[in-house]
Amino acid sequence: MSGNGQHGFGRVPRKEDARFIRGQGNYVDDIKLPGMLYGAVLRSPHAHARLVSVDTAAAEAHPQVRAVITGETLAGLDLAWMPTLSGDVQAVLATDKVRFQGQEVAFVVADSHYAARDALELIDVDYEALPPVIDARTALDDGAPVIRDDLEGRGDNHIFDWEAGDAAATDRVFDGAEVVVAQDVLYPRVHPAPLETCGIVADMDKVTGKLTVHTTTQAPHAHRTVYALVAGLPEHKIRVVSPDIGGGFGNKVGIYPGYVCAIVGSIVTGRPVKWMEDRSENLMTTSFARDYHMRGEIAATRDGRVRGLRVTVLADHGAFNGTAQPTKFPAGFFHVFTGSYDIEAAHCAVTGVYTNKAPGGVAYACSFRITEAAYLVERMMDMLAAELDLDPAELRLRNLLRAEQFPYSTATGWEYDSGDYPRTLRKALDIAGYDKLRAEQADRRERGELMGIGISFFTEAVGAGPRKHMDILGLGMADGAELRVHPTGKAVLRISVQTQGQGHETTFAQIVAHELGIPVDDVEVVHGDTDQTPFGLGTYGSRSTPVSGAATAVVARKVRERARIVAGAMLEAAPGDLEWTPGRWTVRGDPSSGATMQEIAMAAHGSLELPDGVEGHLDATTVYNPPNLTYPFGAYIAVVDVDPGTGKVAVRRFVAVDDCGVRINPMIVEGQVHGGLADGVGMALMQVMAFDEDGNHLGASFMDYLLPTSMECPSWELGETVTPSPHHPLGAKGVGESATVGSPAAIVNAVVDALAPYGVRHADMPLTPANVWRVIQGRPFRT
Ligand code: PCD
Repeated sequence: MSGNGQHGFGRVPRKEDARFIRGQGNYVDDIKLPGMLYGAVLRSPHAHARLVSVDTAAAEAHPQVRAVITGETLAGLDLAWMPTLSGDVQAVLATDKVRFQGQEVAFVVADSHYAARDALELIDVDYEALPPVIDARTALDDGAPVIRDDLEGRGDNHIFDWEAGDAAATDRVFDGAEVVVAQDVLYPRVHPAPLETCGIVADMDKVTGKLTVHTTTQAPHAHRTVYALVAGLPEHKIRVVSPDIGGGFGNKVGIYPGYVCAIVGSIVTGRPVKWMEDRSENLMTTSFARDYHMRGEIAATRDGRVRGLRVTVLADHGAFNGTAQPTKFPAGFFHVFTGSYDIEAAHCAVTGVYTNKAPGGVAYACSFRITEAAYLVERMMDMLAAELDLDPAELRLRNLLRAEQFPYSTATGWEYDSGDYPRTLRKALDIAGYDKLRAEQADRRERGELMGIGISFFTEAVGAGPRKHMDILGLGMADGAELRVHPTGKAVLRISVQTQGQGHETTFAQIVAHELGIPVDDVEVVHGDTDQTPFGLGTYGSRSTPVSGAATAVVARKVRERARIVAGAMLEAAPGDLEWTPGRWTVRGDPSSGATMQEIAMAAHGSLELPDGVEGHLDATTVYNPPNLTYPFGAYIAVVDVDPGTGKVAVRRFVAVDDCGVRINPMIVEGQVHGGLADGVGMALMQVMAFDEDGNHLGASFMDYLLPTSMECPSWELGETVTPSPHHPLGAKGVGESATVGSPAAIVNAVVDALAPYGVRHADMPLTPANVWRVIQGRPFRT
């Protein structure tokens, strides 16, 4: 391996690992500014209660306390409520009611973190408890307590109704269908749970009037604009810096009340204020994901040709509608639920409701609700296979989209860019040794053993998105890039997206190196600082490679074209007579006469006479507005063993064949897939944000909310196919979230397959030992 001397794509070791592996990363909590104070949040113990009074006198008298901020303080500044990403408002600090357990009630600023925490206990809050709405299925009942009585004219807990597809055409298909299978499927509330919790260091400099925040954000530029709008500060007086981030997974897309409080704290005290939440605060109050109660119906012919899909969803959005997704799509990209199959007609209707739970609904490792969609259709396919007594691989092969069908328009309005799905599934079946596995399963069943084989096939839609269709809070989803090549040929790339561990400092340098033919080590990637980088919407929905990666390729090509003109002047040849070989422009037909990128860079900054109208230097900028999303896909196969005595599931093998188009760094791609598969094991087998009937959170620590470890994960078996995206300049598609989208269905399908001798057709996640055990109780085992 040639290391970072390499000139482009390939298994280049990650530049950022040198500091991460040595513990030299610089995270928000590592930042210490002179005179810095510490903030802590007082939170509601109730899920739903009227706020009668908040007495802060004792806390204010604490010798180390510098300020106590309440909802009333904020109301005076017109900051008690802030806009959410979904056009709703959210309380920064409660003024009228508390609406979920853990909601922010007061903020203490003190000399130390400990003093701030101690002072929280000195605040006396009088609550008048109200009945909460915890089960979303009761939120719209007559007489259900109204959660959002702050909203004008709101008499119920209804947020929105949204639909996609053709209802009448779908009904017609169902009316004439030979076979229909229907099932209620729950995708439980889960949490992204990044290892680093959320935090901020806010520093309002009264002399310059400039606010600098160091914060855990996946979208520094979007955060800056929101702060500007909320606080009424001009954008050029706000600098948002996102230093190293210890995992995002969607959790760091939104703006949390603690950030706003720290900013206010800094304005009030005139000193920098750090606020860093703890693990329980992160799990209880920051953006959750999923919580979709789905009803799926699938229609097919007897010989296994899928014809229609009909879906209704009840979406639990918690106390404030804070879902992150492009404005026009209140249910995110859920309407991609026809998945990877050629289906005549489809329709979905989604209803969103308020409950007394934390707000959010982030795209935790999926592009806006695609995980829910992929999970549903893959469960429905397995239930249909069981109904038709067909092998689930065979049923999929009969319906998967074939190469000649692309670009493919789905019944709900998507245009998939490229693929050859049967080829990818066949590859996974090969790696798994599928026929042998089925034979082994039959043997084991004879002996009463529960072995299961589960398949899933998924299509993701990543790289949001074409700005005419997609914006967040009115900000279009295009991303800028700037590239400078210095006189000696060393380059600096400035991008708007923000890495949380994905390795952008390496892969984006590889893109420039690939386009300019210079060493990867000669390219520095600058990101995560609004004062240093061009505007763009940030990193989530696996959009960095599809959008910002494309911007990087385009800007590098601009530099290369500029270099061609300079080389023409150097070589006394017409630019049109030059040809590009990586790293060098040469005169066509005379490869010995040429100029390297480094020589050209020096000449561009030197005394060389340039043609009229050609500016010197080798810098360029661009803004990339993607023409479409990219559609990565994959075929996954899980093999599980279930202990009939305890219900414990062991994932014995997991085969993942991913197609994300051209891979910039295959090693990083594999790492992304590994991480997402582990996430899938977590969701399928152990994770749920549960509540008791009073709204008490039952998963507020890692004792109860379980993260998968290497102990629960098999050694992943990966494969790949490469179908370039036709519209991406590099042919690349995003991949960061693919494995999280595709894997839960494979595992659940495998467990349900293992339980088939008991006549089980479906079981909801998480498939904990207790849940599996419960499912098989009282059912006779029949092979
Ligand atoms: N790549 C390559 N090739 C291809 C693709 C891709 O190479 N074809 C690579 C790149 O460059 C980078 C990575 O890989 O480095 C990734 O990418 P993407 O797919 O584009 O993505 P991004 O945008 O970058 O990222 C994002 C994602 C997400 S979204 C998530 S969740 C997760 C993932 O990412 N997160 C995370 N992954 C990860 N990793 C880590 N380490 N950490 C984290 O945190 Mo969301 O919406 O937010 O929920």
